[in-house]
Amino acid sequence: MASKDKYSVLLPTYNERENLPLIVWLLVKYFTESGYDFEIIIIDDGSPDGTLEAAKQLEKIYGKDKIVLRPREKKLGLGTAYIHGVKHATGNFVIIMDADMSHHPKFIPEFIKKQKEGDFDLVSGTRYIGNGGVFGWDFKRKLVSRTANYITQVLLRPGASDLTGSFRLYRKDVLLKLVEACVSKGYVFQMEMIIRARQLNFSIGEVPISFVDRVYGESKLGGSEIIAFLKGLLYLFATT
Ligand SMILES: Nc1nc2c(ncn2[C@@H]2O[C@H](COP(=O)(O)OP(=O)(O)OP(=O)(O)O)[C@@H](O)[C@H]2O)c(=O)[nH]1
Ligand SMILES: [Mg+2]
Repeated sequence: MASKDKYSVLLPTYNERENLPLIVWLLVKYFTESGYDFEIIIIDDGSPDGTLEAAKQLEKIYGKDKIVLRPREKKLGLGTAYIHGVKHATGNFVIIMDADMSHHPKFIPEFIKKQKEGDFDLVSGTRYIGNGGVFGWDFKRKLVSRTANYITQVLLRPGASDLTGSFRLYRKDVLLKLVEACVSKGYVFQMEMIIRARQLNFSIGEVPISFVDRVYGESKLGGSEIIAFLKGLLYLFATT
């Protein structure tokens, strides 16, 4: 299959030493099998657990053209990690995903297929249609996610079923425009990206994904993130 497309995967990491080798191995496997050109950009924010050392090993194993290390000194947040990473992306498409194995690389060929089918500007993984779902979350976490999603659906009518998820494929130029348009930095960032996409008339495709709770490492979602999310949501509601 002749295709000049190249996919840059952005992997932000903070204390993902156990997860990183596995996710990279799976990414290489699925990209190699499907024959698409790719690179993996790892943005580590000075993880105290030695994630960067693991990343350096991976760079040695798979080569500098496949594993691109773009670390930062300290934990500066997810939103700015994406902005930092995309600056170094050489692909015409960018895939954003978590490095904690909640997002399985096996879905990426489906994202790519969907993008090509509809010539979409962005393809979003969704836990809320078709075979999509969430595994391993307790009731409270499911409720928080569902509620956040529901309130946002009602207030903003974004035309996508999973707003708080972060497993997505973007045209690089579209991603750059969206990032420029976005004001939020925390958890609400993912939601704002899709709201802005709608506003700017970009087309959105969806692929059902199963989301699996992290096995290794610690969750960073607490009460303060929930409050910040609600504030961000109200801000968007008031301004868009
Ligand atoms: N570079 C960078 N990566 C981060 C930062 N915060 C989180 N990450 C990474 O971003 C991804 C998503 O963060 P998670 O902590 O998994 O957030 P979550 O999926 O909402 O919550 P849990 O999986 O329950 O912990 C993971 O790959 C993290 O390692 C950060 O400040 N900087
Ligand atoms: Mg996670």
